[in-house]
Amino acid sequence: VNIVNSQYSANWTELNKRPNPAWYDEVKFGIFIHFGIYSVPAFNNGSYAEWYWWNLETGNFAPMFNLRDFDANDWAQTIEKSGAKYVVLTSKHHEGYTLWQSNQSWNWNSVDNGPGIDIVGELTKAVKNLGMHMGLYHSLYEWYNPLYNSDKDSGNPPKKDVYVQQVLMPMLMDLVNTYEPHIIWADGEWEQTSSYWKSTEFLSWLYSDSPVKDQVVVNDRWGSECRGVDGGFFTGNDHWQPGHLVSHKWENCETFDNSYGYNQFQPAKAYSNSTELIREFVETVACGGNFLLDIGPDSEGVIPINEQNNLLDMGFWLQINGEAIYGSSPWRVQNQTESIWFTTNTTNGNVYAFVYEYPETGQIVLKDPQCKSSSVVTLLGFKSSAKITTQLPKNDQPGITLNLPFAAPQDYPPFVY
Ligand code: FUL
Repeated sequence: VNIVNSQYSANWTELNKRPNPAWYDEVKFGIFIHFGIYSVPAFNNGSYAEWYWWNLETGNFAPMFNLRDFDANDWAQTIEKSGAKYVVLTSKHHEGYTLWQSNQSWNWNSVDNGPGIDIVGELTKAVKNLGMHMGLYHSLYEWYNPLYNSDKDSGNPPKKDVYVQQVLMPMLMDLVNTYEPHIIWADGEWEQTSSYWKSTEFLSWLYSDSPVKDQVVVNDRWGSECRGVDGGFFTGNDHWQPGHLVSHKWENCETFDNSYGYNQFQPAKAYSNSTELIREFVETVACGGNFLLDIGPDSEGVIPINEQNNLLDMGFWLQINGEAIYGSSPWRVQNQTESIWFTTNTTNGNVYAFVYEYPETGQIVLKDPQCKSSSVVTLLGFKSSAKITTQLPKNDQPGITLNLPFAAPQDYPPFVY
Protein backbone atom coordinates (compact mmCIF):
# COMPACT_ATOMS: atom_id res chain seq x y z
CA VAL A 1 0.00 0.00 0.00
CA ASN A 2 1.43 3.35 -1.03
CA ILE A 3 0.78 5.84 1.76
CA VAL A 4 3.29 8.52 0.73
CA ASN A 5 0.78 11.15 -0.40
CA SER A 6 -1.83 10.36 2.17
CA GLN A 7 -4.00 13.07 3.55
CA TYR A 8 -4.96 10.73 6.39
CA SER A 9 -1.92 8.96 7.72
CA ALA A 10 -1.95 5.40 8.94
CA ASN A 11 -2.81 5.78 12.61
CA TRP A 12 -6.15 5.69 14.39
CA THR A 13 -5.87 9.21 15.86
CA GLU A 14 -5.64 10.66 12.36
CA LEU A 15 -8.09 8.28 10.72
CA ASN A 16 -10.72 8.76 13.40
CA LYS A 17 -10.77 12.50 12.65
CA ARG A 18 -12.15 11.93 9.17
CA PRO A 19 -15.83 12.88 9.08
CA ASN A 20 -18.17 10.42 7.40
CA PRO A 21 -19.28 11.69 3.99
CA ALA A 22 -22.70 13.31 4.56
CA TRP A 23 -24.71 10.88 2.41
CA TYR A 24 -24.41 8.09 4.94
CA ASP A 25 -26.21 9.91 7.76
CA GLU A 26 -28.87 11.22 5.41
CA VAL A 27 -30.04 7.93 3.91
CA LYS A 28 -30.80 6.02 7.18
CA PHE A 29 -31.82 2.75 5.57
CA GLY A 30 -29.83 0.03 3.82
CA ILE A 31 -30.22 -3.61 2.92
CA PHE A 32 -27.60 -6.15 3.98
CA ILE A 33 -27.34 -9.24 1.76
CA HIS A 34 -25.80 -12.43 3.13
CA PHE A 35 -25.38 -14.62 0.07
CA GLY A 36 -22.83 -17.31 -0.64
CA ILE A 37 -22.40 -21.04 -0.90
CA TYR A 38 -23.79 -21.27 2.64
CA SER A 39 -27.11 -20.41 0.93
CA VAL A 40 -27.06 -24.00 -0.43
CA PRO A 41 -27.28 -25.99 2.83
CA ALA A 42 -29.26 -23.02 4.23
CA PHE A 43 -29.34 -24.52 7.69
CA ASN A 44 -27.84 -24.25 11.12
CA ASN A 45 -29.37 -25.58 14.25
CA GLY A 46 -30.47 -22.50 16.17
CA SER A 47 -27.59 -20.42 14.95
CA TYR A 48 -26.39 -18.39 11.94
CA ALA A 49 -26.85 -20.34 8.68
CA GLU A 50 -23.83 -18.57 7.19
CA TRP A 51 -21.75 -20.37 9.86
CA TYR A 52 -22.81 -23.82 8.56
CA TRP A 53 -19.33 -24.76 7.38
CA TRP A 54 -17.79 -23.95 10.70
CA ASN A 55 -19.75 -26.85 12.14
CA LEU A 56 -19.30 -29.10 9.14
CA GLU A 57 -15.75 -28.53 7.83
CA THR A 58 -16.27 -30.75 4.78
CA GLY A 59 -18.15 -30.63 1.51
CA ASN A 60 -18.25 -28.36 -1.48
CA PHE A 61 -21.52 -26.65 -2.23
CA ALA A 62 -20.19 -24.55 -5.10
CA PRO A 63 -21.60 -26.83 -7.84
CA MET A 64 -25.05 -26.56 -6.23
CA PHE A 65 -24.85 -22.78 -5.91
CA ASN A 66 -26.68 -22.52 -9.21
CA LEU A 67 -28.34 -19.06 -9.10
CA ARG A 68 -30.84 -20.35 -11.66
CA ASP A 69 -33.23 -17.46 -11.04
CA PHE A 70 -30.68 -14.78 -10.15
CA ASP A 71 -31.34 -11.39 -11.71
CA ALA A 72 -29.35 -8.52 -10.20
CA ASN A 73 -31.79 -5.96 -11.60
CA ASP A 74 -34.70 -7.73 -9.90
CA TRP A 75 -32.89 -7.65 -6.58
CA ALA A 76 -32.05 -3.97 -7.00
CA GLN A 77 -35.66 -3.13 -7.88
CA THR A 78 -37.05 -5.02 -4.89
CA ILE A 79 -34.59 -3.24 -2.65
CA GLU A 80 -35.39 0.14 -4.15
CA LYS A 81 -39.10 -0.44 -3.47
CA SER A 82 -38.28 -0.91 0.22
CA GLY A 83 -37.11 2.70 0.40
CA ALA A 84 -33.55 1.63 1.25
CA LYS A 85 -30.84 3.85 -0.17
CA TYR A 86 -27.86 1.53 0.13
CA VAL A 87 -26.94 -2.12 -0.13
CA VAL A 88 -24.16 -4.09 1.55
CA LEU A 89 -23.37 -7.45 -0.07
CA THR A 90 -21.09 -10.14 1.35
CA SER A 91 -18.16 -10.14 -1.11
CA LYS A 92 -16.55 -12.85 1.06
CA HIS A 93 -17.80 -14.43 4.28
CA HIS A 94 -15.70 -16.44 6.76
CA GLU A 95 -15.54 -19.59 4.59
CA GLY A 96 -13.50 -17.62 2.05
CA TYR A 97 -15.58 -18.13 -1.13
CA THR A 98 -15.59 -14.84 -3.05
CA LEU A 99 -18.53 -13.50 -5.04
CA TRP A 100 -16.19 -12.04 -7.65
CA GLN A 101 -13.28 -13.49 -9.62
CA SER A 102 -10.57 -12.72 -7.13
CA ASN A 103 -7.00 -13.66 -8.13
CA GLN A 104 -6.31 -14.39 -4.48
CA SER A 105 -9.15 -16.91 -4.11
CA TRP A 106 -7.45 -19.86 -5.78
CA ASN A 107 -10.54 -20.22 -7.99
CA TRP A 108 -12.71 -20.51 -4.89
CA ASN A 109 -15.08 -17.90 -6.33
CA SER A 110 -18.46 -17.57 -8.04
CA VAL A 111 -17.02 -17.06 -11.53
CA ASP A 112 -14.62 -20.03 -11.66
CA ASN A 113 -16.41 -22.41 -9.34
CA GLY A 114 -20.22 -22.51 -9.22
CA PRO A 115 -22.63 -20.30 -11.13
CA GLY A 116 -20.06 -18.56 -13.34
CA ILE A 117 -21.38 -15.13 -12.37
CA ASP A 118 -19.57 -12.04 -11.10
CA ILE A 119 -22.21 -11.43 -8.44
CA VAL A 120 -20.43 -8.41 -6.94
CA GLY A 121 -20.09 -6.84 -10.40
CA GLU A 122 -23.66 -7.48 -11.54
CA LEU A 123 -25.26 -6.28 -8.33
CA THR A 124 -22.99 -3.22 -8.11
CA LYS A 125 -24.08 -2.17 -11.59
CA ALA A 126 -27.78 -2.77 -10.94
CA VAL A 127 -27.75 -0.95 -7.58
CA LYS A 128 -25.83 2.05 -8.90
CA ASN A 129 -28.12 2.24 -11.96
CA LEU A 130 -31.04 2.86 -9.61
CA GLY A 131 -29.16 5.63 -7.81
CA MET A 132 -28.50 3.71 -4.60
CA HIS A 133 -25.13 3.38 -2.87
CA MET A 134 -23.38 0.03 -3.15
CA GLY A 135 -21.34 -1.35 -0.27
CA LEU A 136 -19.37 -4.52 0.35
CA TYR A 137 -19.04 -6.65 3.47
CA HIS A 138 -15.67 -8.40 3.67
CA SER A 139 -14.51 -10.91 6.25
CA LEU A 140 -10.93 -10.18 7.30
CA TYR A 141 -10.31 -13.68 8.62
CA GLU A 142 -10.98 -16.98 6.88
CA TRP A 143 -11.68 -20.26 8.62
CA TYR A 144 -9.71 -22.51 6.27
CA ASN A 145 -7.11 -20.36 4.53
CA PRO A 146 -3.75 -22.15 5.02
CA LEU A 147 -1.83 -18.87 4.87
CA TYR A 148 -3.93 -17.35 7.63
CA ASN A 149 -3.68 -20.50 9.72
CA SER A 150 0.09 -20.60 9.30
CA ASP A 151 0.34 -16.91 10.32
CA LYS A 152 -1.69 -17.80 13.41
CA ASP A 153 0.68 -20.68 14.20
CA SER A 154 3.70 -18.34 14.09
CA GLY A 155 2.93 -16.82 17.50
CA ASN A 156 0.42 -14.85 19.48
CA PRO A 157 0.34 -12.14 18.18
CA PRO A 158 1.44 -13.72 14.88
CA LYS A 159 5.03 -13.11 13.84
CA LYS A 160 4.14 -13.59 10.19
CA ASP A 161 1.62 -11.66 8.07
CA VAL A 162 1.76 -13.59 4.79
CA TYR A 163 -2.02 -13.89 4.56
CA VAL A 164 -2.53 -10.16 4.99
CA GLN A 165 0.15 -9.28 2.42
CA GLN A 166 -0.74 -11.90 -0.16
CA VAL A 167 -4.49 -12.31 0.24
CA LEU A 168 -6.33 -9.73 2.32
CA MET A 169 -4.74 -6.47 1.11
CA PRO A 170 -4.75 -7.38 -2.60
CA MET A 171 -8.39 -8.52 -2.29
CA LEU A 172 -9.55 -5.34 -0.57
CA MET A 173 -7.71 -3.12 -3.03
CA ASP A 174 -9.02 -5.12 -5.98
CA LEU A 175 -12.59 -4.72 -4.69
CA VAL A 176 -12.18 -0.97 -4.24
CA ASN A 177 -10.43 -0.36 -7.57
CA THR A 178 -12.75 -2.59 -9.60
CA TYR A 179 -16.16 -1.93 -8.07
CA GLU A 180 -15.72 1.42 -6.28
CA PRO A 181 -17.96 0.55 -3.31
CA HIS A 182 -19.24 3.37 -1.09
CA ILE A 183 -19.12 1.22 2.06
CA ILE A 184 -16.52 -1.27 3.23
CA TRP A 185 -18.12 -3.29 6.01
CA ALA A 186 -15.27 -5.23 7.60
CA ASP A 187 -15.97 -8.25 9.82
CA GLY A 188 -14.23 -11.33 11.22
CA GLU A 189 -11.69 -9.01 12.84
CA TRP A 190 -11.84 -10.34 16.40
CA GLU A 191 -8.97 -12.87 16.38
CA GLN A 192 -6.27 -10.23 15.77
CA THR A 193 -5.54 -6.61 16.48
CA SER A 194 -5.72 -4.04 13.69
CA SER A 195 -1.92 -3.99 13.46
CA TYR A 196 -1.92 -7.59 12.18
CA TRP A 197 -4.70 -6.78 9.66
CA LYS A 198 -2.83 -3.60 8.54
CA SER A 199 -6.15 -1.81 8.85
CA THR A 200 -4.75 1.67 9.34
CA GLU A 201 -2.56 1.31 6.24
CA PHE A 202 -5.54 0.19 4.20
CA LEU A 203 -7.81 2.96 5.51
CA SER A 204 -5.13 5.57 4.95
CA TRP A 205 -5.04 4.57 1.30
CA LEU A 206 -8.84 4.26 1.11
CA TYR A 207 -9.47 7.73 2.54
CA SER A 208 -6.61 9.50 0.81
CA ASP A 209 -5.76 7.93 -2.53
CA SER A 210 -8.46 5.47 -3.57
CA PRO A 211 -11.04 6.16 -6.29
CA VAL A 212 -13.78 6.40 -3.61
CA LYS A 213 -11.88 8.55 -1.12
CA ASP A 214 -14.61 11.23 -1.07
CA GLN A 215 -17.65 8.94 -0.75
CA VAL A 216 -16.53 5.87 1.12
CA VAL A 217 -17.78 5.07 4.62
CA VAL A 218 -16.50 2.21 6.79
CA ASN A 219 -17.59 0.51 10.00
CA ASP A 220 -15.57 -0.20 13.15
CA ARG A 221 -14.67 -3.91 12.81
CA TRP A 222 -11.00 -3.43 11.92
CA GLY A 223 -9.23 -5.23 14.79
CA SER A 224 -10.03 -6.85 18.12
CA GLU A 225 -9.54 -3.48 19.89
CA CYS A 226 -11.55 -1.36 17.43
CA ARG A 227 -15.29 -1.88 17.91
CA GLY A 228 -16.91 1.20 19.39
CA VAL A 229 -13.54 3.00 19.30
CA ASP A 230 -11.97 3.25 15.84
CA GLY A 231 -13.05 3.52 12.24
CA GLY A 232 -16.24 5.02 10.84
CA PHE A 233 -19.71 4.16 12.12
CA PHE A 234 -20.04 1.86 15.15
CA THR A 235 -21.77 -1.50 14.84
CA GLY A 236 -21.57 -2.90 18.38
CA ASN A 237 -22.61 -6.51 18.48
CA ASP A 238 -24.84 -7.97 15.79
CA HIS A 239 -28.47 -6.76 16.02
CA TRP A 240 -27.26 -3.82 18.16
CA GLN A 241 -30.08 -1.63 19.47
CA PRO A 242 -28.78 0.61 22.29
CA GLY A 243 -32.20 2.20 22.95
CA HIS A 244 -30.67 5.60 23.76
CA LEU A 245 -28.91 8.34 21.85
CA VAL A 246 -25.42 7.39 20.68
CA SER A 247 -23.51 10.51 19.72
CA HIS A 248 -21.12 8.68 17.36
CA LYS A 249 -22.73 7.57 14.10
CA TRP A 250 -23.84 3.94 14.42
CA GLU A 251 -25.69 1.25 12.54
CA ASN A 252 -28.05 -1.54 13.58
CA CYS A 253 -27.48 -4.57 11.32
CA GLU A 254 -30.74 -6.40 11.93
CA THR A 255 -32.18 -9.65 10.61
CA PHE A 256 -35.72 -10.87 9.98
CA ASP A 257 -35.02 -13.93 12.08
CA ASN A 258 -31.81 -14.75 13.93
CA SER A 259 -29.68 -15.85 11.00
CA TYR A 260 -28.12 -13.55 8.41
CA GLY A 261 -27.75 -16.26 5.73
CA TYR A 262 -30.84 -18.02 4.37
CA ASN A 263 -32.20 -20.76 6.65
CA GLN A 264 -34.68 -22.90 4.74
CA PHE A 265 -36.02 -24.50 7.92
CA GLN A 266 -36.93 -21.26 9.65
CA PRO A 267 -40.70 -21.34 10.21
CA ALA A 268 -42.64 -18.36 8.86
CA LYS A 269 -43.67 -17.36 12.37
CA ALA A 270 -40.02 -16.88 13.36
CA TYR A 271 -39.70 -13.92 10.99
CA SER A 272 -40.35 -10.40 12.27
CA ASN A 273 -43.32 -8.71 10.66
CA SER A 274 -43.16 -5.28 9.11
CA THR A 275 -44.75 -3.56 12.12
CA GLU A 276 -41.96 -4.85 14.38
CA LEU A 277 -39.33 -3.92 11.81
CA ILE A 278 -40.66 -0.42 11.28
CA ARG A 279 -40.73 0.19 15.04
CA GLU A 280 -37.15 -0.92 15.36
CA PHE A 281 -36.18 1.23 12.39
CA VAL A 282 -37.84 4.28 13.99
CA GLU A 283 -36.11 3.68 17.32
CA THR A 284 -32.78 3.27 15.51
CA VAL A 285 -33.10 6.54 13.59
CA ALA A 286 -34.38 8.42 16.66
CA CYS A 287 -31.21 7.33 18.49
CA GLY A 288 -28.87 8.43 15.69
CA GLY A 289 -28.41 5.11 13.92
CA ASN A 290 -28.84 3.75 10.42
CA PHE A 291 -30.88 0.59 9.91
CA LEU A 292 -29.19 -2.13 7.83
CA LEU A 293 -31.82 -4.81 7.37
CA ASP A 294 -30.50 -8.17 6.25
CA ILE A 295 -31.94 -10.42 3.56
CA GLY A 296 -30.72 -13.94 2.82
CA PRO A 297 -31.50 -15.05 -0.74
CA ASP A 298 -31.60 -18.79 -1.48
CA SER A 299 -29.07 -20.63 -3.66
CA GLU A 300 -31.23 -20.17 -6.76
CA GLY A 301 -30.96 -16.42 -6.28
CA VAL A 302 -34.48 -15.84 -4.94
CA ILE A 303 -35.15 -13.49 -2.04
CA PRO A 304 -37.54 -15.36 0.32
CA ILE A 305 -41.08 -14.22 -0.35
CA ASN A 306 -41.86 -13.14 3.22
CA GLU A 307 -38.71 -10.99 3.17
CA GLN A 308 -39.86 -9.44 -0.10
CA ASN A 309 -43.30 -8.70 1.36
CA ASN A 310 -41.79 -7.00 4.38
CA LEU A 311 -39.51 -4.92 2.18
CA LEU A 312 -42.52 -3.71 0.22
CA ASP A 313 -44.35 -2.85 3.45
CA MET A 314 -41.41 -0.78 4.61
CA GLY A 315 -41.35 1.01 1.27
CA PHE A 316 -45.03 1.85 1.52
CA TRP A 317 -44.58 3.17 5.03
CA LEU A 318 -41.59 5.25 3.91
CA GLN A 319 -43.50 6.76 1.00
CA ILE A 320 -45.71 8.41 3.60
CA ASN A 321 -43.32 8.83 6.51
CA GLY A 322 -39.98 9.22 4.73
CA GLU A 323 -40.05 12.96 5.41
CA ALA A 324 -39.52 12.16 9.09
CA ILE A 325 -36.70 9.70 8.37
CA TYR A 326 -34.49 10.68 5.43
CA GLY A 327 -32.15 13.56 6.25
CA SER A 328 -33.45 13.69 9.83
CA SER A 329 -31.41 14.05 13.01
CA PRO A 330 -32.02 12.89 16.56
CA TRP A 331 -34.08 15.43 18.47
CA ARG A 332 -33.14 16.70 21.96
CA VAL A 333 -35.51 14.05 23.36
CA GLN A 334 -35.47 10.58 21.80
CA ASN A 335 -38.72 9.18 23.19
CA GLN A 336 -41.55 9.85 25.58
CA THR A 337 -42.59 6.25 26.13
CA GLU A 338 -41.59 3.02 24.40
CA SER A 339 -44.20 3.82 21.76
CA ILE A 340 -43.61 7.52 21.06
CA TRP A 341 -40.29 8.43 19.41
CA PHE A 342 -38.98 11.65 17.88
CA THR A 343 -36.73 12.91 15.11
CA THR A 344 -36.12 16.42 13.82
CA ASN A 345 -35.10 18.01 10.58
CA THR A 346 -32.57 20.72 11.17
CA THR A 347 -33.16 22.28 7.74
CA ASN A 348 -36.90 22.95 8.08
CA GLY A 349 -36.96 22.94 11.89
CA ASN A 350 -39.78 20.37 12.09
CA VAL A 351 -40.07 17.92 14.94
CA TYR A 352 -41.56 14.53 14.05
CA ALA A 353 -43.33 12.30 16.57
CA PHE A 354 -43.84 8.63 15.71
CA VAL A 355 -46.85 7.42 17.68
CA TYR A 356 -47.29 3.67 17.42
CA GLU A 357 -50.90 3.40 18.57
CA TYR A 358 -53.75 5.54 17.24
CA PRO A 359 -55.33 6.62 20.56
CA GLU A 360 -58.85 5.38 21.20
CA THR A 361 -59.69 8.69 22.86
CA GLY A 362 -58.41 10.58 19.82
CA GLN A 363 -56.07 12.46 22.12
CA ILE A 364 -52.27 12.42 22.32
CA VAL A 365 -50.29 14.36 24.89
CA LEU A 366 -46.71 15.13 23.90
CA LYS A 367 -44.82 16.34 26.95
CA ASP A 368 -41.63 17.78 25.50
CA PRO A 369 -42.22 19.96 22.42
CA GLN A 370 -42.03 23.66 23.23
CA CYS A 371 -44.89 24.91 21.03
CA LYS A 372 -46.39 28.32 20.38
CA SER A 373 -49.98 29.10 19.49
CA SER A 374 -48.79 29.56 15.92
CA SER A 375 -47.27 26.05 15.78
CA VAL A 376 -48.76 23.86 13.07
CA VAL A 377 -49.33 20.15 13.70
CA THR A 378 -50.02 17.77 10.80
CA LEU A 379 -50.35 14.02 10.36
CA LEU A 380 -48.14 12.77 7.53
CA GLY A 381 -50.15 11.18 4.75
CA PHE A 382 -53.49 12.33 6.20
CA LYS A 383 -55.64 13.60 3.35
CA SER A 384 -58.83 14.49 5.18
CA SER A 385 -59.89 18.10 5.49
CA ALA A 386 -60.78 17.43 9.15
CA LYS A 387 -58.46 19.40 11.38
CA ILE A 388 -56.20 18.39 14.20
CA THR A 389 -56.86 20.77 17.06
CA THR A 390 -54.28 21.50 19.75
CA GLN A 391 -54.19 22.76 23.31
CA LEU A 392 -51.13 24.30 24.90
CA PRO A 393 -50.44 24.23 28.62
CA LYS A 394 -50.60 27.55 30.41
CA ASN A 395 -47.60 29.72 31.26
CA ASP A 396 -45.39 28.70 28.33
CA GLN A 397 -44.85 25.23 29.77
CA PRO A 398 -43.54 22.65 27.30
CA GLY A 399 -45.98 20.12 25.92
CA ILE A 400 -48.96 19.99 23.61
CA THR A 401 -52.23 18.07 23.49
CA LEU A 402 -53.36 16.90 20.07
CA ASN A 403 -57.00 16.11 19.37
CA LEU A 404 -57.03 13.88 16.33
CA PRO A 405 -60.12 13.68 14.14
CA PHE A 406 -61.79 10.35 13.48
CA ALA A 407 -59.82 8.76 10.62
CA ALA A 408 -61.47 6.65 7.95
CA PRO A 409 -59.42 4.55 5.48
CA GLN A 410 -60.13 7.01 2.68
CA ASP A 411 -58.42 9.73 4.73
CA TYR A 412 -55.07 8.11 3.93
CA PRO A 413 -53.22 7.65 0.63
CA PRO A 414 -54.24 4.51 -1.28
CA PHE A 415 -52.34 1.36 -0.37
CA VAL A 416 -50.30 0.76 -3.51
CA TYR A 417 -46.77 -0.50 -3.94
C1 FUL B 1 -20.89 -11.49 12.41
C2 FUL B 1 -20.65 -12.71 11.53
O1 FUL B 1 -19.93 -13.73 12.20
C3 FUL B 1 -22.03 -13.13 11.13
O2 FUL B 1 -22.02 -14.32 10.40
C4 FUL B 1 -22.67 -11.99 10.32
O3 FUL B 1 -21.95 -11.82 9.13
C5 FUL B 1 -22.67 -10.70 11.13
C6 FUL B 1 -23.14 -9.50 10.39
O4 FUL B 1 -21.37 -10.44 11.61
O5 FUL B 1 -19.88 -11.10 13.15
